[in-house]
Amino acid sequence: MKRALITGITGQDGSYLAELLLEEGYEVYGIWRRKSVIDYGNVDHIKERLTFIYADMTDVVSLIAAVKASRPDEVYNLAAQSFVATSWEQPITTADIDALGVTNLLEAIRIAAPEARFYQASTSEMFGLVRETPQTEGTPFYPRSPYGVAKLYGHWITKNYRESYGMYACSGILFNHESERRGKEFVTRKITSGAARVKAGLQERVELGNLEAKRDWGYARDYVKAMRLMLRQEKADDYVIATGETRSVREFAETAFKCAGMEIEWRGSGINETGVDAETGETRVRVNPALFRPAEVDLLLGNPAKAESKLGWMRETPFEEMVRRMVANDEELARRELAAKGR
Ligand code: NAP
Ligand code: G4F
Repeated sequence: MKRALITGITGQDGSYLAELLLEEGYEVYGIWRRKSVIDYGNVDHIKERLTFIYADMTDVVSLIAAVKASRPDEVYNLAAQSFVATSWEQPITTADIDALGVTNLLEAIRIAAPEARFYQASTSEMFGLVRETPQTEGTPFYPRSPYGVAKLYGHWITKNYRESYGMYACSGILFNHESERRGKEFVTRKITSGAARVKAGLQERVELGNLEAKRDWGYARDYVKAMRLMLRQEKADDYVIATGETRSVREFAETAFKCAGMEIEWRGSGINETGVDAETGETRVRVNPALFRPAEVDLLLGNPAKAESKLGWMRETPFEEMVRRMVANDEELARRELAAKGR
């Protein structure tokens, strides 16, 4: 039986990856952080089938102990302070976890399980102020946030340990991927949850920042399959994982509200722009300047050709289907919220 160690197992991707590896017969170990209230996050439904180890990306001693205890064949480093906006408020914490944390884990592997194969969760945020479109593995990086800068360090240190020590260490440069398990502060889930709650009468509208930012949005369950494939090649390498389609935040909002049965019409412009329900005339989306970022990533569009040809990875879930699933899930949560309130 193969053994995998996943950092960030309680997060969106960690939970889907854990499910996938369990299905394949792996013994799955997950690193989680000690909290005052025990919280299994997105893996609550499979917790009995997992082995949890308390550790923290900022504490190399805890990571060495985790690697020793799990004796992994594969290590997936998915742990991160992953919310870009927070990285301006907590730049040091973000760097400790997302940059130096990667070295901590690579050192732990080098000391305790040097033959283990390593996956690093790199990101399209590293392309930032994009130098070319679409972005590929060869596109120069230009990060635009403390998060992007920290992740770029993690990306390069992974490459460096591969070249310095011959470790099987890969980076997946994943473009945005979403799901029913996405954190509610990210724009997609904020919108799908908002649309569902508006429909249920639980909130009046959704406040958003930059409506023009464009992202290449895929479905998280499809993307974790690429992580596993990367660790099964003859040679370690880095791959872009994306859909090859890009849409604006505005388009995402239109699609999500449509899934919830509302047609959005846009009125005004700039910071005074609003999204109005075409039928009732009520304002359902409002721009809030406080939600704009100090530096923005305007456009992300990935080219997954290398992953498709070398890994045989293909995106499975179309954009509209992903949004439909997210809205349906949030409508169910809204129904439960109403029931809990006796409405
Ligand atoms: P997520 O839902 O925010 O999950 C992050 C995980 O990291 C959580 O389990 C969190 O644990 C854990 N974590 C945070 N700080 C830690 C620390 N100091 N020590 C140990 N664990 C820590 O993120 P995700 O969307 O699943 O993303 C997975 C990875 O892919 C992240 O590295 C992210 O930066 C990267 N990525 C994501 C996307 C995307 O679109 N989703 C795209 C490219 C790259 P708690 O539950 O304790 O908070
Ligand atoms: O959903 P977001 O917060 O995701 P962002 O910044 O693209 O980062 C995500 O994807 C990265 C991969 O490219 C990951 F590495 C990272 O960990 C994370 O998963 O914001 C998307 C866009 C931004 O341009 C933001 O300015 O949406 C814009 N936006 C507009 N209004 C908003 C809002 N973002 C958020 N979170 N909230 C808003 O109200």
